Amino acid sequence: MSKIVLVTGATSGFGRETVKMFAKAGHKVIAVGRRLDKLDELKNELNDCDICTVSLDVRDKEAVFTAIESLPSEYKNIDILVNNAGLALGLEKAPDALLEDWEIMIDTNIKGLLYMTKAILPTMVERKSGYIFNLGSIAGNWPYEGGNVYGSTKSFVQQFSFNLRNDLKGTNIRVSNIEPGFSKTEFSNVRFKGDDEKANAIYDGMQPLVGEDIANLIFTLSQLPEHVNVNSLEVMPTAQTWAGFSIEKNT
Ligand code: NDP
Ligand code: 8X3
Repeated sequence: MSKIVLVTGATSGFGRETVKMFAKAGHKVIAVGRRLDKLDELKNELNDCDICTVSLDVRDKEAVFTAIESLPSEYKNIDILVNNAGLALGLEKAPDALLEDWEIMIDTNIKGLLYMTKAILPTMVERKSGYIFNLGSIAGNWPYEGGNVYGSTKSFVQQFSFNLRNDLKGTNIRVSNIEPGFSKTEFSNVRFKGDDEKANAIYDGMQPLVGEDIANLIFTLSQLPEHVNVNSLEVMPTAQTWAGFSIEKNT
């Protein structure tokens, strides 16, 4: 049966591939992102599909609620929300990191995700049906140098996903926190603020995950029977493992 799927961060990476996967499978998709040219490009690419684009900054609370209220009637009853919009800014250790970068990550990864969830949840609760995918990260599970606030925003996303599950008990609404590792998208280009050479070097000599891998996982989970809820799904490229503990010696 055709579902209505809203994906934030649809202009690149995981979001773009998730839109494509659901749209090509015959679902109605609402693609949300800030860059209008990228949204238009996606719409043209999927011109045979049922897709509606919304240019929106998820940090803008009023704009989020207005956009959801103003959706065309045939897109209103959202079945699947993919809370994917997000970013890391900088990889400096805490003393050198910019407070402004920390604020942007909190406003986008935490507050933006909350606004989208709050705007869409009532219609899911009313219909006692729905599926929310939140994009967490391995950075929310495992600390690394320079991961300070980015990782913390993703820990928030994980705990919020689990708490949502508790609050939504009895509503039949599913929630999954997807926790990817190293993935080649625009993520590092954004993190390193347009230093594409540095961004690309991150993935040299290894096979990272790509947008399609994550889209595929989200799509697959969405196909599971309604009585099955995957709470969290941590996924890494095979080439990536843990670094272990680090010790500073005096000598
Ligand atoms: P990309 O940079 O390729 O995509 C990020 C998307 O988020 C873009 O479409 C961007 O669109 C959108 N976005 C950013 N800020 C806003 C905003 N304020 N309002 C609306 N949309 C916004 O990165 P990924 O696809 O890799 O990242 C997707 C999610 O996955 C993020 O939450 C990220 O933290 C997470 N993640 C990424 C990993 C990786 O290694 N790549 C690993 C684990 C998790 P636009 O600029 O047009 O608004
Ligand atoms: C992105 C994964 O490890 O680069 O969330 O922070 S990592």
